[in-house]
Amino acid sequence: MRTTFIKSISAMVLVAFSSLIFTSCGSKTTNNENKETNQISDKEKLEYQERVKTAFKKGWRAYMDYAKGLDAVNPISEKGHNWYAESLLMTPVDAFSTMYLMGLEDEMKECKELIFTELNFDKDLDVQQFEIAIRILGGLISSYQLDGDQRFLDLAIDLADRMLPVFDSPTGIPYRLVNLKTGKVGGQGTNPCEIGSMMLEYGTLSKITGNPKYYDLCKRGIKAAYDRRGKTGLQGSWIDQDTGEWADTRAHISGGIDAYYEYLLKGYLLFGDEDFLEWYNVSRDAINKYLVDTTSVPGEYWIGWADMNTGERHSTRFGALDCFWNLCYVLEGSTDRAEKLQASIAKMWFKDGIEPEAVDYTTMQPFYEGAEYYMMRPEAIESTYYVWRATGDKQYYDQGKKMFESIEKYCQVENGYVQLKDVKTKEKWDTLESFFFAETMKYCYLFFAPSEVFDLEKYVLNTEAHPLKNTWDKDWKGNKIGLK
Ligand code: DMJ
Repeated sequence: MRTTFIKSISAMVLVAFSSLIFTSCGSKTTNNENKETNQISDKEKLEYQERVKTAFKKGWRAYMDYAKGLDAVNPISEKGHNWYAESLLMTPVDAFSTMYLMGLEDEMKECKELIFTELNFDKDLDVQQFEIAIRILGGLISSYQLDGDQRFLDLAIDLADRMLPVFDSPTGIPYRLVNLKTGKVGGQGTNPCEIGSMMLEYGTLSKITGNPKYYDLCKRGIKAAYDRRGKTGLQGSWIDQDTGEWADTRAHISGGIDAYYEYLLKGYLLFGDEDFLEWYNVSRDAINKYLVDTTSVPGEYWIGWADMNTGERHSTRFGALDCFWNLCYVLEGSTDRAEKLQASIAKMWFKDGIEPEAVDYTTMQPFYEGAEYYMMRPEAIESTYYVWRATGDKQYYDQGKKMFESIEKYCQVENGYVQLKDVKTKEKWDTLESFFFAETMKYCYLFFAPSEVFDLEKYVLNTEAHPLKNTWDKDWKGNKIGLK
């Protein structure tokens, strides 16, 4: 019974994914593609491609002029900053895959020069393994797969090997912090996102190098978290990696848990590993049963917080990060749910013209004091992109276009782009996260880009939107997995 269920979901995932990817492939035509082509003129697409590229380039110039060699830029004060005592070139590494898709040859050249002359991981720094894995390791592997320069891969392997000690815990659940020079691990306690959201990066490295250690260690950590799921099937917020005991049983799909679920589904899509599909299916059913909220605001579809064991509703909170969940709905074929959630995402974005970090969806007010900022997060735009691709319904293209326009309008300053402290007053916040380059601009661009620019059939995007090659027919060991 169980096997049949998984198989049927498995087929559903592939069907949905195929119909999504076929709309993006250029060589294949579907009804969705016809709808899109008929409704949006080439002139408009070209105009908006250029506008997104101009925005990206303006941000990049700010980085090169004021922060070259550092992690990130502060455009208004015309300076830069690092995450740690020394730079890990966060912005250039995160930016390269988007430059590649946009075909920005000059920027790619200066970016590569910077990375290959200055990036070096032999540094006495305690880094947060998850952030470094999704931004830098993911960026380097993706850049290698797109551009083919071996030096990207050499850096990626060096970085991954330096971070591997995180998996050496009594439970197999990784530590959060690791010293890049000494391998000393640290950080007591962790969350599901930081446990599972490097599977795509490490797994791809196993595929490329043929060395199973990356894949196996990472999967072991995810299994350890999955085996400790609550009675509802949900993950909680905080767990001790030494004892395996939960310290915070609040369940949600927001920051701290989000990409754990995303990587179960994408892990299946990228590696054909049926364990990930089973773990995803159990998790997704639990999310739909306990976190989805269709009653607090009649007629609307939200995803709130609940206890991982009792399923009792904890709060009616939804935020910018939670929007990622719609890509799972789309990829698994739950387009009806995706469209309902998209309506809530659009409501949250357009209420003040641009999206706040988190709201109480029963009042649409900031969920906590200070939650009215917009830090250029991509997830709402990402969701809109996937829903548009899956449905071909022009209202979602229009939403995506307006989201990009609101970034242009509210986040642009004379010499770059910045975040907002308050979406109501539009007060500027003088900093620019590297995911503006990796993700926000990439999804904006994909709305208008020619379909052949990016063949989604051949790639799965990591959670930082770095494309990873999807060979589909083989797992990392080279065994045929029969997905096609
Ligand atoms: C990015 O680093 C990634 O998308 C991550 O999964 C969540 N946070 C930021 C963007 O909001």
